[in-house]
Parts: sequence; C-alpha cells; structure tokens
Amino acid sequence: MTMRCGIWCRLSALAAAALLAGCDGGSGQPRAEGAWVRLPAVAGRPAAAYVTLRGGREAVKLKTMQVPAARRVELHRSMSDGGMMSMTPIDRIDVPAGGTVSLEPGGMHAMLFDLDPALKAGGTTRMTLMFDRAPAIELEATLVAPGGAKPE
Ligand SMILES: [Cu+2]
Repeated sequence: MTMRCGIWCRLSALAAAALLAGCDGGSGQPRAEGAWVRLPAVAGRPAAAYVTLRGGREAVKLKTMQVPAARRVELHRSMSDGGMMSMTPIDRIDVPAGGTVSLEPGGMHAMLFDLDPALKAGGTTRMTLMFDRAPAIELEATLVAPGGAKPE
C-alpha cells in the first residue's frame, strides 16, 4: 500500500514537472521580460523603450513594436562615433535561438515618437512585440522618469 502510493506520488510529480516544462520553454517560442520606457525630459521629444528578449527554439527577428500610447515606433541602434553618441534606425533585431538580447541604454532600443504626454513615471504602458516567425508578445512596460535607470 505504502509502495503503491509512493509510485503514484512520484508519477504525479513527474507529470507536474512535465506540465511546468511545457508552460515554460516547451512552447519553443521567444519570450520577453523587463520592459521599461524612459520618459523624455522635454515634452514632445521621443521616449526610449527597452526590453530583454529570450530566444526560443528557433532564431527569430523582432520586426517592430506597437505602442498604442505612441504615434510611431522605430527600432534604433546607438553608436559611439569619435566619442559622440548617435543612433541609427534598424529594420530588425535578431534574436538567436536560446540566446538573450537586451535592448538597453547605449545599445539597441525602440524610439517612441509622440508619446501620450499624460503618461507618468511609475505607471505602465502596453507594448506589443512583432516578430517575423513567432506569435506577437504583449507586455506592460514600466514608465521611468527622465534620466532614470532600469527599474528593479
Ligand atoms: Cu533612438
């Protein structure tokens, strides 16, 4: 009796573990986390959005982001040119299979133009990440004050 229960319990644990694995990386799709938006110091200037992308089973490309609170979104890459920081639009961000790509200050980011001026630090705004060969990912980005750092 004790033994039968023991086996049953172990089988249940295995089934639960399999289910958990299925919920996480098992889908094979890319994931996104830690999205945040740094609000502009001057109203009317663009804001910058950052997020961490985790590659799934296959390499995909982030093609664009949709942010309902902004009129236009561009993917950018920051570059240091003779000590001067500049940035240039890019048409995609490669997310390698199983790899991590961080959009962060000084690197790749999304530029949000004509952001709703009613947005305030401490709030959130919705963004949708659009890939070439993966389902879109929708997530909430934390709004950070101008010059502020990535939220914990
Ligand atoms: Cu930019």
